[in-house]
Amino acid sequence: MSRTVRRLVRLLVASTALVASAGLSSGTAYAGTPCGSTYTLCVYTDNYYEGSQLQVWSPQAPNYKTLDTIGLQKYNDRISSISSNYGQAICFYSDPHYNGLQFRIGPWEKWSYVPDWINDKISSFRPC
Ligand SMILES: [Ca+2]
Repeated sequence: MSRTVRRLVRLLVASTALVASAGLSSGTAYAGTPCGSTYTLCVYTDNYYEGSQLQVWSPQAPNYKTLDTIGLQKYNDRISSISSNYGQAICFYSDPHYNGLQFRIGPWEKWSYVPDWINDKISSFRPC
């Protein structure tokens, strides 16, 4: 590659990145920020990724059979928004141990607010 071509390519890459980040920031209508790729899943007690935030490394962790356990009670029956960086669907349930109503989200989906019928009702979740 000649020096000019290399410079052009570098310029193109830089401008593409700029457009991508501008697109991202202009698309953010939410008050909070969905969790970055550091976590596989974040759930929030308020709409628009606000309120208390539970950051999950792996939705398979046995802890999430029931949010009504020590350290997690403040999320039980309070989840209102969800941000997933997980490559698989995740199911949320209104009762512990994957019982009751089921709300299924697809891979990498962001829900700035969950449907009314499951809002403030989630008590367990897992990949499904
Ligand atoms: Ca809530």
